[in-house]
Amino acid sequence: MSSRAPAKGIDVVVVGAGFAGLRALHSLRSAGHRVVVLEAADGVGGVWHWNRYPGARCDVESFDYSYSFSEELQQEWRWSERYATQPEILRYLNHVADRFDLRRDIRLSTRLTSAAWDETNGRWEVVDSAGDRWSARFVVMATGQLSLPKRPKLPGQEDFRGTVFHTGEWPQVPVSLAGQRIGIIGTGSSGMQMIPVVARDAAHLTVFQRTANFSVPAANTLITDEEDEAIKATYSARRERTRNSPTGLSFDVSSTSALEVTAEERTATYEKGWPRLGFGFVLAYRDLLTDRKANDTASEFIRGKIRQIVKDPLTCELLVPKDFPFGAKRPSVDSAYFDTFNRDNVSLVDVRSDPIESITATGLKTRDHHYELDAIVFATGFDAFTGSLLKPDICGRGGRSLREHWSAGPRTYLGLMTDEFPNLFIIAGPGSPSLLSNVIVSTETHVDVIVELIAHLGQVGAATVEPTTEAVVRWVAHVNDKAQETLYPQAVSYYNGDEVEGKPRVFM
Ligand code: N01
Repeated sequence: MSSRAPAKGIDVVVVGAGFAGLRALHSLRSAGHRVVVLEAADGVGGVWHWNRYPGARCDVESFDYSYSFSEELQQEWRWSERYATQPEILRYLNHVADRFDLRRDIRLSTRLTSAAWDETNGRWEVVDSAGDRWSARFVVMATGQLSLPKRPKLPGQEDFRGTVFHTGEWPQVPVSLAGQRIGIIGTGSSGMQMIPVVARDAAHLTVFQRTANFSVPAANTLITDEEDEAIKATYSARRERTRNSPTGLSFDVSSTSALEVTAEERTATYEKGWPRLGFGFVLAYRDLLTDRKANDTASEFIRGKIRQIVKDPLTCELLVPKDFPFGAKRPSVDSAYFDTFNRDNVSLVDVRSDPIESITATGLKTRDHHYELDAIVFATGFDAFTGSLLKPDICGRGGRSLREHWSAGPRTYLGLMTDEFPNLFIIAGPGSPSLLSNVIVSTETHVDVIVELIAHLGQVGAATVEPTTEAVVRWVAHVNDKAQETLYPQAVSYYNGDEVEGKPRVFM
């Protein structure tokens, strides 16, 4: 169909069929709305469709990283591990799509190309990559926070005779890296998950690290039938606890300051938490993310652990994070990451002292060395939070584009809407709690708010909803003021928009 074909009338266009888009489709449809979902991939799942790299798994516990909206669903789905693997999460999302008959309203391999607010009829004119046009009352951006992969621009990539991967765009067909010389660039959560798994059967693995990152052991285990039954017996209480926690996780948050207790007590707490807490380690004391001195105690504890694990002193010192407080940049939750550097077939390159200059026909060239490689993996992250929102052409009132509107940084109210873009919702967007919490809780909350807001419009006889400019300005200032009370601004990270050169520094 050409883009000149008449627009199809619809109540809501949802963009994205990951966790957020599937939930939005189900809930909006249940509320009686006609919904179409546009999904760029050829399957549902969002990040869990794309991030198929070896070792990919969630670092939030399965019982919490799952939907809470259906008691039947949460009772019948059986998670196998405490931290689910990517294939298991993707199976879960496909199950949800089938169980709630969602597929009939999802257009796969179809991107949102543009959305323009039409003042004359108070509707969004939406065009997709299949050439279809939609006239929608509402648009819901369920495009995710980490969905636009970022690759460093290195000269020579076209000359490389091996294979190049990005963790966030991993091929759907099985890939064997066994017996190969692999280079992985990046040691964020994706790199740290992948490195131990690839190392097991690579001929050689070279890790190119720019910034050492903190990590806490995942202590992953299989979920026993007894545990499964016990959690399911009181699942709603657990959900209620996560909804009312500052993190969306089911861990208790300590009310004690790390500085109120003796050094011995602190060490005992950290030792107890180390093999068990995973991400919850940041909550071991209430002030680890707000007080530098308190944080130093946890940071030093983790540095000590790394020094105990990694045998080669030079490698070890490179792996010890020194640039920022623990948790100020997203820590990883790993399975034997640091132990991996004790293997004979793994080496670490510090690309801060010896920067990568180019890709050659046979490998990677740093300023001082050349590394012969069969495969190069970019574990270099994403244009986070705003990347996927600013990629399509979205124009609000007066034809003003979202790119222009957000040129000084993303401006939202609650991370949910922006001013001058009526009836356009963002699920867990910049300025929402999702950055610092279990994103599934944030996502489900936002979907519920959207459904309620739309119902409210009907009740009061209003055609549109949008935040005032004052509310948006106040919210952005509030988020950034609150961030200043924490240690987050002390790290260079995507939390602050640092991951893309030229991106305004705003707390996400
Ligand atoms: O990306 P990242 P990620 N040259 O941006 C390095 C989520 N996630 O894909 O720190 C050399 O964290 C960069 O170095 P530096 C989770 O929220 C969740 O790993 O910028 N290196 C860094 O080491 C996570 O936070 C799960 O100096 C370059 C790395 O690449 C988010 O996804 C699992 C470089 C990028 O780290 C993103 O994680 C995995 C360059 N030019 C991920 N450019 C779950 O468990 C970048 N780097 C749910």
